[in-house]
Amino acid sequence: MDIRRAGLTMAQWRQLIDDAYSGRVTEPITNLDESSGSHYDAIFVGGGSAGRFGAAVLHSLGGRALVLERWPFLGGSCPHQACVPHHLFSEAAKELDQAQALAGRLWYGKFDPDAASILELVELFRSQRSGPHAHMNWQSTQQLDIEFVLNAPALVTDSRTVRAAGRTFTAGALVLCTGSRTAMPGIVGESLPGVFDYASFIEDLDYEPSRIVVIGGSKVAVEYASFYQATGTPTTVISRGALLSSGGPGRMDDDLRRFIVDGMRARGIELLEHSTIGRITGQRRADGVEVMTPDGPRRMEADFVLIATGETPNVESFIDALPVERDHDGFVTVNARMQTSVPGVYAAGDLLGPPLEMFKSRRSGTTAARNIMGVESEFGYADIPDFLHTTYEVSWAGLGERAARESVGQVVTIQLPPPGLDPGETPLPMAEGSMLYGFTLPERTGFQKCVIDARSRRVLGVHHAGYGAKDAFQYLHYLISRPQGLTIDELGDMNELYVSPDYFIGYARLRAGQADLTSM
Ligand code: COM
Repeated sequence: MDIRRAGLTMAQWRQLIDDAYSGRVTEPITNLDESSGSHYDAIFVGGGSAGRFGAAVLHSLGGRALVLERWPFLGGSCPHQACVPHHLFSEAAKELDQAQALAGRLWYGKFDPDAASILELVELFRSQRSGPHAHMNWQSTQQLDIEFVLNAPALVTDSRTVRAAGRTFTAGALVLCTGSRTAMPGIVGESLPGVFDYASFIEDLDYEPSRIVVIGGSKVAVEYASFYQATGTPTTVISRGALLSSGGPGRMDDDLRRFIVDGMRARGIELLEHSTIGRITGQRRADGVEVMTPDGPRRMEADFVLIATGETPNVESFIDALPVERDHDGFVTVNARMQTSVPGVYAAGDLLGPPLEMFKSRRSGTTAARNIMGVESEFGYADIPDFLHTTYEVSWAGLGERAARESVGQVVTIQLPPPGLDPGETPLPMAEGSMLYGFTLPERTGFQKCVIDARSRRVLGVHHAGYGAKDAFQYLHYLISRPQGLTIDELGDMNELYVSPDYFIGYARLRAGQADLTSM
């Protein structure tokens, strides 16, 4: 189906995407400038964030880009099964947490766990996700003029050639951005009905879970467990190590991690750390998980099991033709320009491995595009701002206090609640999003810490659990990672929009003039 001149409206895109996703439309959906032939400056194999953003930038630099995507929409797993549904569930978790905590007070009625349905929210997402999908397609066509073939798998045949929709396309460069999927751990019983990962949870859930086990200690495990428990569904997390101790969360400040994990326990989530799964049991559907804990063997009843143990790259569409170098987990390795070991072949997005975050996909795709177009560009994604959700939004950037001490020796901190005060004794850090807690359950207002090098006065790290601070952290990360950094004195010179969710500006101002900095 050639849609190049169709000028599809949002409603028409939604219909077409729904029809294609449900199998009513099986033909490829093409937006190709046929008059220019089938040779491109770059072909992006995969139309997620990396491919879509890469193609847009390559086009804006004057190049010709083609995106090939097996799904009938651009944008990839983010709006389909990953970030967007996760954010919907995390917002619901925050609301439900508040409804449980304040049940019977103010305008909150008695909390009714039967009214908070996991299935209903999944169905809501499923029924509406073609809205964001349609927007990606509409924007890519109407505003970004991206050439694409959707609803058709692609097969790379050599470093310049890809086949899709029965046609052959060639390019000066290829950008591999085929994403990743859950690495199933090989547990006995993991293919039973009732065992899900983040993707099949969205696609296949057709009953209301009543007892949940989440396997893994990752962000996904913590985020989904927090949501499930917030609906009133008893949830256990089983992790091999300490929760949130590896990957991005491994850089989290110790006090922030403690606040989060204690908060999960306080909300009733059972956490079995340092534990290994024996098997998932069940006949027609999973009915339990056998686990070895530090205190001995246990069996957890569960009619729903979520596997959240990490990801593996999707390499099947290119690996036979392009044996690019990969790391020990199979992820494609690239240099700072996103070049793989095969000349003229770049890679971007989740295919590169953790962090599996949107900004890395978008920026790695655009970095590849710039280099292909001769604009030298590098992207290092080791030092990143990061976040996750429990029933809080949790953000961090730079060094935690322990890592900062190891790095510069003498540090001071600005922290709320202040060290030495029990969280229940002070309503701070209440702010937008936690004002109701400030006046009802002050221990729930959140946690924040700013770590400062006592000698250079530079801010080394910022850490936050609360609501609405992600925006600030995007910019704070940029400021503190500049070569000149950001001093406490400069931070204190900014103008805060009170009561903003982080108190760093106002509190930095209270200490800014101090010759020998002290913590507060
Ligand atoms: C966002 C998808 S959900 S994309 O990065 O805009 O393509």
